[in-house]
Amino acid sequence: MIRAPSPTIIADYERDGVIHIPQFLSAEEVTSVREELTRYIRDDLASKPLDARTLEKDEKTVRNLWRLEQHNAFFKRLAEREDIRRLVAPLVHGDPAMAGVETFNKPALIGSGVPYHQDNAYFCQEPPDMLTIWIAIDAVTAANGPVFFIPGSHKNGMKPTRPSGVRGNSIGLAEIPDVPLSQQICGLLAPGDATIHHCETIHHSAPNTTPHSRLGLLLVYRGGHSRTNPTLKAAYTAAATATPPA
Ligand SMILES: O=C(O)CCC(=O)C(=O)O
Repeated sequence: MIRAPSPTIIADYERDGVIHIPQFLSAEEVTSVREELTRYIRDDLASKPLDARTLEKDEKTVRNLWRLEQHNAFFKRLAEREDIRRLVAPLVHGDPAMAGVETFNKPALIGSGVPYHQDNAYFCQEPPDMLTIWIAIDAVTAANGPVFFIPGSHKNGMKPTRPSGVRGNSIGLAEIPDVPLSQQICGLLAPGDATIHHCETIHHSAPNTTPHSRLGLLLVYRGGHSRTNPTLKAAYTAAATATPPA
């Protein structure tokens, strides 16, 4: 069971916009997640709408699964767990509403990179009380495309965006921030560990050129009080229309 966040965890999240939670899932839970993802991709995905996934450039390997909470009872149940909601509530400043379950598979050798972005360019919420729990299913190493976060970048509002042309990450920052990687927080994780990042924390990841897959499962929540901002939504819709589905 996941414990409610300590005052220190909450303070770290408010300061940095990202926190590290070791052993968020147990080894058994990681195995169950991996098995269900494998089964879902093999048996179910072909019958789902096209916006249930994004493929890598080879047009067959899964880059992302989207909307798992709509398509799969196992993942809906996982994201609705009471202990996870208790962890999320103080971070979204209210009653958590589950907003999505997805994956960033970053497959071995061909996993594509993710451009610098703020998730709220996709989520379009105000106030920006929304976050992502990024759970490592594979080990995330310095070599296989870890996520880098710019600490404190959630405090400065939304930066100008531009369509990225990257399938699965259609909208990115107009300008890459001048913050060296050495000053960014790198999400190096053992299987079952997680990071939690605020929806306006700037982050990105490199392609995976190693023979080791870097599968991540993402649970997304917002505070039940947040609302869609029409200006953000219009920019997102234009980018996602140019490079569907997301
Ligand atoms: O998994 C990745 O490489 C990127 C993840 C990401 O962009 C996100 O969690 O919003």
